[in-house]
Amino acid sequence: MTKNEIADVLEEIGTLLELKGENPFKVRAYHAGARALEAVEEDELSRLIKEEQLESVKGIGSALAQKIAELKTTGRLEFHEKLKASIEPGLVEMLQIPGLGPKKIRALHDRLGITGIAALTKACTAGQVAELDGFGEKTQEKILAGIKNRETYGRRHLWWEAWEIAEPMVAGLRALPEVSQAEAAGSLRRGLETVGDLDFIVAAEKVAPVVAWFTGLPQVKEVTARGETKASVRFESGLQADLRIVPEEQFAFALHHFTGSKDHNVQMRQRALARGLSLSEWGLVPTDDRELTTADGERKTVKAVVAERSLSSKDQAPTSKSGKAGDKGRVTVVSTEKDLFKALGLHFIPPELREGLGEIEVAEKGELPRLVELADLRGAFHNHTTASDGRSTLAEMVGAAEALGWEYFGLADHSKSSYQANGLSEERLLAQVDEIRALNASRRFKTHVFAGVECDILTDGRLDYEDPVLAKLDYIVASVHNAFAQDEEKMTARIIRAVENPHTTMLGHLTGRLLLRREGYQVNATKVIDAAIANHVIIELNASPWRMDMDWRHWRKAAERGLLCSINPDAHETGGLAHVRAGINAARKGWLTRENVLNTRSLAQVTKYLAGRKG
Ligand code: DGT
Ligand code: CA
Ligand code: CA
Ligand code: ZN
Repeated sequence: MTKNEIADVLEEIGTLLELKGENPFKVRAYHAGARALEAVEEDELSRLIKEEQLESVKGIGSALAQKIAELKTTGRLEFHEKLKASIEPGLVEMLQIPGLGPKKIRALHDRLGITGIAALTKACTAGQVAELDGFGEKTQEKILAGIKNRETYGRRHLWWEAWEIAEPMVAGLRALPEVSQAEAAGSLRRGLETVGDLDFIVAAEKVAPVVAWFTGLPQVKEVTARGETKASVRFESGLQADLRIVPEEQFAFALHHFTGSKDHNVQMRQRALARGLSLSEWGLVPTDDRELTTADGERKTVKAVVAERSLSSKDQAPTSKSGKAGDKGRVTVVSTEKDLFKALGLHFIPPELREGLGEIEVAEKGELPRLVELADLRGAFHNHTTASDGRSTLAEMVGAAEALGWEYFGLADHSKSSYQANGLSEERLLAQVDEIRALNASRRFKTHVFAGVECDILTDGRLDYEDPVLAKLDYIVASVHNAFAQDEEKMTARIIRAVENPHTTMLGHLTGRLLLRREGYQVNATKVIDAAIANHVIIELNASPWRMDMDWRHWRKAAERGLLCSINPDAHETGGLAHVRAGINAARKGWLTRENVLNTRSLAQVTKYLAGRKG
């Protein structure tokens, strides 16, 4: 286990102990231990464990040291597993409701006998929760809203979490000897920020072994459907996956159809019809009633053959040749999606653009942009370290950036008003700037470090430090972290004032939304975009998988009007840097090219850009 995985376990132990009503000092020791562990570098941790010196770290006592060593060496902890088993699952589930911590859950359990979400809903509706000490009407309302949100959002999943499951499954499918092609289609392939279910499309000679492999995976919790050429399963997280197996010659059609979106498909089908063709998941065939000769030598109408093909795909193994039309000149043969688009007079449309938002018209003219790619990125801004609320040290973060081949790494820890995130005082911030300058001078890493800050936008739109402090930094990410309830007019004016501040380099997470958890604050995006363009301020595309903010739906128009983007992972640990991949999806959905994104530029270009902004 890595130190941050161990820290997660310690955090969970703290929470579970609190849920059990254990001594608060004991509870705090686990949370503090997790913090202390994060500040230790990975290599150092291994050495300390080997030399039995863990207790020399401030905040880690002997009981904790032993547990950390057990987790590090065996990957599990008996104490933790027993603790988990000793608590009612309904209580643990209640932790998912926003605003409901272990202490409150404990109180609900002790005083009202509540052991799960269903009982909690009942108690709230009956007004019992409001009457409890420390709760009140407002809290009760908030809990009910949280439960409702959980129901609405519970059906979808973050793209990142879906991708982490899907990616190895695609690799596994491709490795099967029966499989010639495999792809994850649907919203996942389109890079949508949330995913309803996974859709796997596979070309295979034999169906049964593929279905057996798919339904037999260890992460599969339940097989919800099993047919001749398809299967559906459900995973632990509630995420479901559909598998469809087709013969090789149908693969491109099926892949295109199940990639969607529905709107895109409808427009494609209309385009085909206008050309006298019928496009479906099975193929592209003439729509007319003329006859053709089938493989069996029979004369049939095209319509009849198409109808049989639909039936045969549902009922028979795809190896069956029964649906194959003999008149090769009339049935369009397509082996890739590129051919499919070409057959309809279109350039290839990347999956991310297939939302039915004008991509077909542009593809017809051959004017689709070359979209930005993951390999274009040469660094990233907006990252945190253990100095504020991050979980990896500066050296660990820069080392990870170097391992990714990045030319530069931008540090932007929290500013002083974000005290809940351990924001930096002026002294600490300036000391960090010195530390960064010294690190660059030492040439310990090939990656250059830019000294920045994620500066709070105060409730009136001022920034969180005085000008002389801000002037010492290479760049400033300005973000809203409090007073989310301000009305739209006030919030918009507040953000625009920060955008107009000459120290602001880029605006952080425009709306502050947390996908599937909470809506963003009210803000007029168009007005903020106007102000950013007018003031040469960048807006970030925060690539943290639960943010994806500013939303891709705004980017195409904004970039056309001259807005510059920065794809920012908002990483709080080394593993978080990889989240730029999700940001690339959103950028592509927003039609962005390399030129629209600051962190595709070289170190020299970025250095010049930042210096120019300061001048
Ligand atoms: P999701 O799963 O809700 O995140 O979104 P998708 O886009 O993955 O939708 P899903 O899984 O229901 O279906 C996958 C694709 O299959 C969808 O994007 C387009 C295609 N498709 C499914 N049902 C229909 C339909 O009734 N009409 C059309 N034209 N296409 C459909
Ligand atoms: Ca889907
Ligand atoms: Ca589906
Ligand atoms: Zn932030």
